[in-house]
Amino acid sequence: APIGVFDSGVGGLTVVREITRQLPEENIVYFGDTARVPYGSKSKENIIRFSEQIIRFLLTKEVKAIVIACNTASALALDAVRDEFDVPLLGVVVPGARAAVEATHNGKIGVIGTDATVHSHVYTKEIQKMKSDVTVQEKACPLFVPLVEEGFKDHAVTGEIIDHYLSSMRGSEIDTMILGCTHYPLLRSRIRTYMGDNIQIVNPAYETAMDLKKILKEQDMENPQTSQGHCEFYVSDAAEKFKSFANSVMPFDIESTR
Ligand code: DGN
Repeated sequence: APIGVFDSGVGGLTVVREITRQLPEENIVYFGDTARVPYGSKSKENIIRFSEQIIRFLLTKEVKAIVIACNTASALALDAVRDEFDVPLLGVVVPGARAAVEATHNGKIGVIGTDATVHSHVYTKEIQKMKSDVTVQEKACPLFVPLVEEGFKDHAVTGEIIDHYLSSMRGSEIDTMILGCTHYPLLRSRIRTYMGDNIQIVNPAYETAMDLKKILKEQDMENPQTSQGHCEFYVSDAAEKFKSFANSVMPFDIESTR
């Protein structure tokens, strides 16, 4: 059976990329809700409703586990939908929070994400559940998503916007930073250059893939190592745009199997 992965749009491909690296033998069914993106500015009620619809769709594909790749949906919908479905459901927030707690030396963590993720304070709550004396500084960076999607990763304006959003974090004492939005790993080197080498950067996509690997092993649900996984992609709109973005992010052509 495949692993279901969903996101508000294209960003979840950064999670698919990590899963294919960690679990090359697994099949993946991806759903990107490109018709209703962005989730970052939607209400909790709608994000829950969209997530339920997508989970039902993925269950028709007989997935053995579902990864909510979207930080916003993980933040606002995971707890609400978890008990509704009889399938292991995994979000990106808890794995990212755990990695940051393990990484920090001085107990000062920065989190960046969409407006909805930041206003939910879910990263702060999860981090402080794990370790109560850690302080968390959060910052919404909503313009990062369109910059990445428009291919402005290396553009000069992106540097100005990074400075606009992150100057207070750069001036603070945080020693660890969570990239709490699917798109931000694609700006990682720019953020790294801006923040300096002393900051540890946590990519929840990577941590989630590692958690998924553990869950599959524990529940004896892994595909044999000898099999070659393939990916199937579904979107709710703009398939051509999705395809070209996917081919710029993924290490293989999404039209052919990997
Ligand atoms: N996928 C969303 C997230 O990780 O929060 C970002 C895109 C969006 O819906 N705004």
